[in-house]
This record gives sequence, C-alpha cells and structure tokens, in this order.
Amino acid sequence: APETEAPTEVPAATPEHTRTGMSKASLKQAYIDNLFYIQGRFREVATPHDLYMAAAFTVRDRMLDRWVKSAQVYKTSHARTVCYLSAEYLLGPHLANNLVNLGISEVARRAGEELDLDFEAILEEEEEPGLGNGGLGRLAACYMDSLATVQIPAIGYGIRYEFGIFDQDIQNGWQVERSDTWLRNGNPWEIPRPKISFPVRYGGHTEHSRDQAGRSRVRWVADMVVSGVAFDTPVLGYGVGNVNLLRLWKAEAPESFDFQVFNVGDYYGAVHAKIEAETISKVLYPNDEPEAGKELRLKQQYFFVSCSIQDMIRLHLNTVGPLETFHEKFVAQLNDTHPAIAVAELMRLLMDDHAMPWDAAWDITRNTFCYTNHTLLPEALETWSVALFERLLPRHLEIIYEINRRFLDTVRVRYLGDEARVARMSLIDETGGRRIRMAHLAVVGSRAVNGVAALHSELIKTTILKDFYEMSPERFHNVTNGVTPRRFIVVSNPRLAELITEFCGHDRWIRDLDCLRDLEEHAEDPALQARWREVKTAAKQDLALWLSQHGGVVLDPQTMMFDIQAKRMHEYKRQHLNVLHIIRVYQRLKQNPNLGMVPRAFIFGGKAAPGYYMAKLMIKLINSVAEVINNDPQVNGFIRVAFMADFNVKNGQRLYPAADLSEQISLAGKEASGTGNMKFSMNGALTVGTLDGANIEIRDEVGAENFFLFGMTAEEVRRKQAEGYRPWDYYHGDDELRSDIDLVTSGLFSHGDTNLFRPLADHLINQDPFMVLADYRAYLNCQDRISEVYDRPAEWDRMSILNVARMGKFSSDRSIRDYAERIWGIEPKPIGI
Ligand code: NBX
Repeated sequence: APETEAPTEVPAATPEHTRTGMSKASLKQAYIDNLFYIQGRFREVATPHDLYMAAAFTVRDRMLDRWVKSAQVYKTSHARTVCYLSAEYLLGPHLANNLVNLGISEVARRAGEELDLDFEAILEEEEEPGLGNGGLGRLAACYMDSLATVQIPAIGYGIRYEFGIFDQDIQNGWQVERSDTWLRNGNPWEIPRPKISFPVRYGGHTEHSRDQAGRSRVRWVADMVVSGVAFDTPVLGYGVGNVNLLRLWKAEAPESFDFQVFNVGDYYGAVHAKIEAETISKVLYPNDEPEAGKELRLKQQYFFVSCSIQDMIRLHLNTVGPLETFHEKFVAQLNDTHPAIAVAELMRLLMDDHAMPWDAAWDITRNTFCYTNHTLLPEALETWSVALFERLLPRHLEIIYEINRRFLDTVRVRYLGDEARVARMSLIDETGGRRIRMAHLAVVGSRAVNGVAALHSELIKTTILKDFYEMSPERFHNVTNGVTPRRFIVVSNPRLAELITEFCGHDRWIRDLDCLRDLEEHAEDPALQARWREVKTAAKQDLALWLSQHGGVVLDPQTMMFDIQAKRMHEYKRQHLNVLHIIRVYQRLKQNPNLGMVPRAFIFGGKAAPGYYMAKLMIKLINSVAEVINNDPQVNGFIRVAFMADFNVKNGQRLYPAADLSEQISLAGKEASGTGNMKFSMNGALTVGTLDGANIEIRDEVGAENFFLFGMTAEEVRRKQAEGYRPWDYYHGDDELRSDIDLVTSGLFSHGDTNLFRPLADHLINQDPFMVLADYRAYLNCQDRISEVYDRPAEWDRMSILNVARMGKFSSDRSIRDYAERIWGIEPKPIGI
C-alpha cells in the first residue's frame, strides 16, 4: 500500500533537535501543551508547582524516544545486562540533570525566557528523591548515570520508599527530624507499571517431599503475601542514545487479597493486613549502620530482592531462554550486604520453582552475583538473628544452612583440623545468640568481591575477610569509587564548566574527564588564575546569599576562606576535630585580637542518625559554638561558623562549588572511600585530609604538594591501638588541647550549663575511639600551613587548578569501566542518538 511506502524516516539532514522535538519552538509548544493538558492550567493561573510539572513532563517526553529505542536494541540483541541491587538510591533532583544529559540545557533556558519563565525558580521547585542515607546511596545514583553514559545495559533495582531520608531542621541548635514527603505532589519522572508485579511471601513453614522421579522437592507454605509493583524511572546517558532503567518496587496488598472473601466479618483486621503490606516500602531506615533486629528492615530487604530476582527470571525466560544461561545474560552487583539475601532467593527460585538440582543452581547463583563492601567498621557489619530468619524466611534459612554446610566442608578439607578457622568463616556466628553473617553469605555466594578504594580493598583482605582472601585471593578486587561530573560539575557549577570548556574542548571532558589534564599547562597563567578566582568567588557569593536567607548567618565571600565539612555526622568522620580547631582559633583571637589571620568561614552540613546521641550532640556543639563566635564582635570579622540545615543532594550542589577547603579528616582506616572528597576537589577545593580511603588516591593524582596531609597512617593507628591508646596522656600533655576541650565544658557555649557537652568531652578524654586527640596537634599545624598558603593567591589558585586538572580518575565513568572490564565482563552496547 502506498501509505506504507511513504518514507517514515525524517531525512538525515534535518537537525536532530527538530526531528526529536528539541528545538526551541517545539519545546515552547510542548511546555504550553503540558501545562494545559496535564496540569490543567494556563499561564495566568499556574502555581510554581504547575510550572515545574509542565517542565518535567516536557523533558520526560523527550527521553521516551531514546528509552524505547534502547529497550528494543537491548532486547533484540540479547545484550548482557548489569542488575545493580541497592536498598538505596540518593538521586537528587532530576530536571536539571536530564536537561544536561539530553543536551538541551541551553535551548530550554532560551525557550523558558521567551515564555517569561523563571528557570531557576522552576528548578528550585523540584523535591529531590532522597531514597538513601549518604555515600552508599549516592554512589548508586552516580553509577546509574555512568552506566548509561558508558553505554552498558543496566537495570537498577531498589525500593520506592514513600518517605525517604528525613528532612533536617535545626531548632535551638538541635537536629529535629521531619518526615520527607517527596511524593506528596506527584512524581513526574516515574512510570507506574501495575502489570509488572510479583508476589513476595513471608513466614509460615516448609514441606519436604519427593516428586515422581524421586527428587526431593520443597514447598514453602507462607503466611503472608504482599505484592511488589514496579515503578520505572528512565536514566539517560550523557550525549548518547542509551537510556537505562531504574526499577523501584512499591509494596501493596495483593489483588487476590479480597477482604470480603477472606475476612468475612473482620473488616478492621482486613484493613490492618493491607496496611501491614503497604508498610514494607513506607520508609527508608535513616541509619547508615545496620538496624539490629528490626524485622521490618529484613522484610524490606527481602521484598525488593525477591521482586528483582523474579523480574530478572521473567525477562530471561521472555528473551534468551533456558535458565541454565541466566548468568550469561545477567550479572547482579550487590551494593553492600543489604541485598545479600538474593543469594538464597535465586537458589530457592531455581530449585523450588524451576526444579533445578542444587549443583546446577549453585553454579548459576555463584556466577551471577558480585559483592561490594562499603565498610570495615565492625559495628556496621550486618547480621540477622537466626530466630528472626526462621520466623520470616524459613525456606531461606534452610538454604543458607545447606550453603554453609557445603562451604564449611570445603574449608575443612582445605585446612585440616583448623576448627577455629571453620568457626570464623561460618555463615552463622555461634558466639552469643546465633546470627547470620550477611557479608559471609555475600562472599560465598559471589564470583567477585570488591572494596571501594585501594586502601580499603587491602584492609578487607587483612581484617574482616582475611580468611576468605586466603582461601581464594583471585576473587578479591578493588574498584575505586567515582562521582558523576555531569551532576557535580556541569549541573552544579555551570560557571566552572564553561571555563573548563574553553580549555578542554566542548563536551569532550564531560564524557572523558581525563581531558581536564589540558588545564595543567595553564595552571600558572595569571589570566586563567584571575578567571578561576572569579568563578570561585561567584559561587561563594551564591552560597553566602543562600545561607543568609536560610538560617541568617552572614559570611563574606570576598575575604573569607570557605572551609567546608559536609557529610553524615559520625564520630569516625571527626567533625569534633574540626570544632576543636575552630575553638583554638577563637581562643587565639581572643588573646590577640590583632592576630592578622586569614579570615575563615567554617561551614558544616550533615544529618545525624535519629538515634545516634553523640552525633546529635556534635550538631548542637557546632551550632552553639557558632552562636558565640558569630555574635562576638571581637572575632566575627575574622571567623564565622555556619551549619547548613538539611544537607542533601540539592544543598550539596550549593556547597561543592563554593569551597576553598574540603575537610576529609576521618581517622585513617575508617572511611572506606569517601566521595564528597572527590566532589569538592573536582570543583577546585583543596583538601585537608588524612591518609584514609580515596584521599590517598586523590593525593597521588593531584600531587602531594597540592594536598594538605596530616595525621597518622592506618598502620600507625593500628599500632597505637595495639599498644594501648591513652587519650588522657594527650589531654594532659598539651596545654592548648586541654584548654580547648575545657572550653567546651566551661559553659561558654551552653549558657552556663557545664553538663551539656560533658558526655562529648569525657568520651574524648577517656575513650576517644577515633583518636581525635592523637591527631589534634598535626591537624592544627596543617591548618596553619593552609592559612599561609591561602594568603598567597597565585599559589593557591595554581594548586586549585591542578586539583581539577588531575581529577579525571574520579569520574564514576572510570569506576564503571573498571567494573565492566575487570569484574562483570560486559561490553558497551552503543546506541546512537
Ligand atoms: O559508602 C559509605 C562509606 O562510608 C564511604 O566511605 C563510601 O565512600 C561510600 C560509597 O562507597 N557507606 C555508607 O554510606 N553506608 C551507608 O549509607 C549505610 C546505609 C545503611 C546501612 C549501612 C550503611 N544499613
């Protein structure tokens, strides 16, 4: 028929933005249409939220084209696919990021101007999905961006929490938590897939029998079932046609759950059961450490894992075929141990639902999973009581026992008579109440294990997973973390991006961050330095303005060095070491008001886990010190202290561009990697840091002369702890240290209350598990050097330029390529635009 012969392809000569509706004119038209047809508004009566929604839908529509094409290519080419299993995704606002990745930021801005829209106000309107606590969740989000950008087919699986990480208010200096209602006004970025849903069962008992062929079969008779429904968010690659999928599961009562039939007469009981089902994806646990014994947390983990594995099996059976090749189609990366139950779940599904024998199922399972460890802190290693497991997941407990039995047999054969080793390696910790060690399950059930920075990956091998390393060293890897330069330079620091582009080629560096090296040869050029400084000062002005409008602290961006520590509040991260430095400077200024020091703004941001008393007390201390210093006219021309409330992705994007100095001062050996360290340095901040996590590699890259190093090494820490660390000796051996700690408890910062901060001071003097006192003097000396260098702008600017120029390694694109080549064995599947 003539119709079908008509050319369906638009001639190639037509510019891409015209073909795909990305011209200014089509953006304007689409925007007006969306405002009218989706929000039901015209300009004159639209609320700021309507204006945002129309923008979001306009952008989302433009992603769908690429999404559909990617899905088709991935499906028909049977592309090997990465499934990233993560309980957290700390995504941050989508709109600006998607504009950048679509390559239409500029044209959209112009379209907005012609429609008389306030572009910045529209961006501000977006509520960020805060479906994560901190580094681990944000890393998952950076990896989703990079997977798409380096064109690796991927699905991110997780939980669609109705309430993400709490919003933080500061009241009277204390943290107050408010629930995060990010879905209140609708989420334009997700597409509900009610037809993609799976049953997830809990509780009950198992029944063992034999089938006709005499093979043993197990039936799990559960006593609770919920339904997981998929919500899909497209994830664009930068400047490529690839769009990957973030599939988050929402818990609902199953449709079959008809309370008329099942609960005649018990209407309230039925509604209660429905609520219980929906509770599973209700709220993110706000601790960046495991929730010991919280049944709901284990339910959440199993919930998203079970949905995800069932979905993978469905996809595989729909396309490639027999389950025997499952591991050739999929590789599943476990983001820490939160999804480690996946090992038992895949075994269960293969054996119980698909009648596969143990050995075949085990082969597939072990070849599917890889495990990333994110912490060495012993208190952060996840374990679950056997009793809880038995109650909630009886079939999985049986499978874990069997995995363990077979595994320990291999240990015994390998290490004859070494029963101590067997006990150490067991999946079950028999000391005290019996508990399942999730890290051991993850290691035994995986093909590869990795840490997140070089030091961390080494320490894993000598500490928490030493026995496993000795048994199979070839399975241990390092993949140093990275962050996406799209969000953390292009979106958050457009002035710097523009300046870099002049030297590093349009778009080139955004895709290949090693191109930043082109800046190096200009590091001493006074002209570049002047512009570099202008960019930094402008960012500091933006931040100062914002802070003055939110919290009221006034900072001087012209004269003051912006010294920033922004991260979760934790004793190991040592925000109190930073505070002791502030107090030292304060005391010096009080003794000598004409000190002539470099003015500094000390800026903090970070949430404390709601039940972590010491972390909350540190927030109170920072705000209390701020109150005294900011109101003391004798010093407040030289130093000011600000605590930015509600540090999240959006607020982080205000901080990174504005920092002169980045505080990365954890006790060596405790911070697995850190990623904020990379974000700051990429934006031209110099780092004051310990030899911990990725700091070490950052220093190696930017050059020791461009990094302010202080403090003990991990090895020195280990030795000192082995010898018996006595913080008391430091307290008594250093007059300034003693006077700084004593000032904390003097009542000066607490309106005369000498007890308020006593727990903090006492803990430092008596225990000091993170050796604040041992590193105090080195830190102060280093800070003095920093002030001296800051006083020599040409030198500082040169160092700052060199930091940015040498940060290529810390793009998450590099991390993902490392995973793809060294761990996953997966090739890019390029899709053009
Ligand atoms: O993971 C963090 C590490 O502390 C950082 O050093 C590292 O850079 C980052 C990414 O690799 N870990 C982390 O953020 N953990 C959690 O957020 C967490 C959340 C829930 C939980 C345990 C840990 N139950």
